[in-house]
Amino acid sequence: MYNLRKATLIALALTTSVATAQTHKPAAAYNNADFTIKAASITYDNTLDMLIFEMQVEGAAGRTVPKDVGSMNGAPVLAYVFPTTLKPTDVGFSATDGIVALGLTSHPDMDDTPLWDENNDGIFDNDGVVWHPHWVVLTKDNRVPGGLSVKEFKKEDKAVTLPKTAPGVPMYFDSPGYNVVTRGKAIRMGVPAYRVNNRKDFNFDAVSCYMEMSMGADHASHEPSAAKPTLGVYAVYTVLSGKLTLPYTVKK
Ligand SMILES: [Ca+2]
Ligand SMILES: [Ca+2]
Repeated sequence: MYNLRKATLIALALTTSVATAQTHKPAAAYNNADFTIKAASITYDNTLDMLIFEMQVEGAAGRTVPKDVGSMNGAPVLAYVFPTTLKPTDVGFSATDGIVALGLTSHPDMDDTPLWDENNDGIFDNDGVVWHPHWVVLTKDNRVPGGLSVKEFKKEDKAVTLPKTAPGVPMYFDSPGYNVVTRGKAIRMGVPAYRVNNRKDFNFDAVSCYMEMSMGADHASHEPSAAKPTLGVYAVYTVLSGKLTLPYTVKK
């Protein structure tokens, strides 16, 4: 019940933001069939003990990537997101309120996967444009038109635990390194079951969206009083369920 109640709350924000997809100018430029989600699934593969996350789009999955703006401040992030009913503790965060989501992202202005060299050129900080996953905790945030942001905390807060693969920014934000594969209309990723606390009983939804970084001077301590969140949702292109009710379950 708890998760459904939370989902209802953020559904309101997202329903509003679908209407704004055309009004945030940078976001409108990327609103095309490559982000029109037609189907999504998470399937447990017993032979690999993995969960296969998949979205199918109308166009070509992953074909459209953001154009770099030359700065982290204002940097565009495109994402295919699986909001889930997993708990933050299932994916290595300390307990907190919010929606645990796995976002497959591309953002050419920054590399936030210091452990991974996704384009295999021996340089670990130049892969941001290559589609790659992040676990995040999303929280309601009226500072951005999409109504959601990646949850932040004060960097001095020692009570917060992040996964060992997190890049170390004071946000509920991890770079787990699972490989993402695009083939035609599909974008897929395999997640070892142990990386989600062996949970195979959760619900999920599928969302495509435009996010943006904000690195203004008021972000030094990730203060809630900052004008914008560090990483917020500015426009939503598709919510597969329509109202973010997280109706889909893992196939076994
Ligand atoms: Ca990297
Ligand atoms: Ca590289």
